[in-house]
Amino acid sequence: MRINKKQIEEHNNKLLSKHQVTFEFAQNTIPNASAIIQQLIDFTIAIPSWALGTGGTRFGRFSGTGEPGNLEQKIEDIGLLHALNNSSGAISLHIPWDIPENPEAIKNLAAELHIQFDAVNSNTFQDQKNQPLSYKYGSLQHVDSAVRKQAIQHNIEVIKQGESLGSKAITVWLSDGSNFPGQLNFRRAFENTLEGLQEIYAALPPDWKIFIEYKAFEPNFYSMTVGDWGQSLLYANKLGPQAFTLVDLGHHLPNANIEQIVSLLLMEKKLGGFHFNDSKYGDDDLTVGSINPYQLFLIFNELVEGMNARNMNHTRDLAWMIDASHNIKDPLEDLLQSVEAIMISYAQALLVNQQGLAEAQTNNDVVGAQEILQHAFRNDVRALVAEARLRAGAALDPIQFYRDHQIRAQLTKERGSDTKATGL
Ligand code: PSV
Ligand code: MN
Repeated sequence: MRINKKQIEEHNNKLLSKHQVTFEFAQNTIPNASAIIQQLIDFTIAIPSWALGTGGTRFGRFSGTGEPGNLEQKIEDIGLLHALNNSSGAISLHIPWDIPENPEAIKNLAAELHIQFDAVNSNTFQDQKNQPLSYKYGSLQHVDSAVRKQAIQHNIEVIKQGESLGSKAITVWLSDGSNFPGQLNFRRAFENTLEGLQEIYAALPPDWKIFIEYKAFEPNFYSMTVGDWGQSLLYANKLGPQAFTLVDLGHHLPNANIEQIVSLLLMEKKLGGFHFNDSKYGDDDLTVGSINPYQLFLIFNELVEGMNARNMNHTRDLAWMIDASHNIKDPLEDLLQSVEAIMISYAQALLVNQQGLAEAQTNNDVVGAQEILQHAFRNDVRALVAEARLRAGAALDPIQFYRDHQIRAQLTKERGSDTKATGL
């Protein structure tokens, strides 16, 4: 299904007068409101192809209805999101969960819906049907060179598939590691992994990037071969200028200072991209901003400050992706909420008084620095984000629109009630 401009206009007209009250207040109280709105209009967050179906846990999965049954339908779902919020104009594919069988047709459909292809993701953390060798004991780290070779080949194949769609990056997340002390020789595991990554790196087209995603634990619980940002940075530095670290917000040990990690990776020119989600305990993959919005704001504050210090383009120079999916929400509503949380944090970070903050830091004015940050965080920027949508022809209230137009019911009618999207 598609949403047409007229439906959006009708929706916006109904909400316009209420919106104008809050927007005028925001405009009068927030300096540079129009510049911020333009930055919000330009910002795009990639939607993961694996989050369009209902997520599961290791205990079970409660499928929703009308889930996309193939890649085309997933792209159509993202088209719906993008039509509603104008900030979801990209997809990040996970291969082989989603294989672009007919790249030209897929590309045309995506172009029609104004969707770009962000980083492609390889998968050597599961065995696929008819796969000759198993990843039970790891992939690139494996003691058997034949398994390593198979994993390398898969990554090279994923790059080729990404190329056929116009992607410019591959994200490599390895579940490699060990579950028990003594199981692995850490150095050997690292060296094997590095060698494999070097072969994958050599297959990168010149205008591509490779993102090395780290994770502290799960599915391995004693050691992870790319366990933290230090290890990821080590690999990225050894690989070369096309290699970067990818930060997934859920992949740290409890209480890690993610904003500091982000700042230093940016300083080293080695921050490549993000997987946004939120968590209370581990890699919970909860809706972005649902548990700790202040942390998300602090991360965006470092991103904006660090990208500005290096004259980076906020939209294009880092890969912004969501990696969250839940088992009790409608995935499209969940994604609308995640994108909204990201836009709000980004807007708040854009209105931090950076000069005042730098002065407070120079003067050791701890109270002043905190006041500046919290002033920005406590600003209600929702009207700015809504105004950005309005100006871009999207909906003032995407979730309201989604519910009023009973989009899930329409998708269910089209696709049936027992479709099951590929993914986790
Ligand atoms: C692993 O937990 C991860 O964050 C990686 O990005 C995977 O590609 C993705 O989740 C799979 O759901
Ligand atoms: Mn991730």
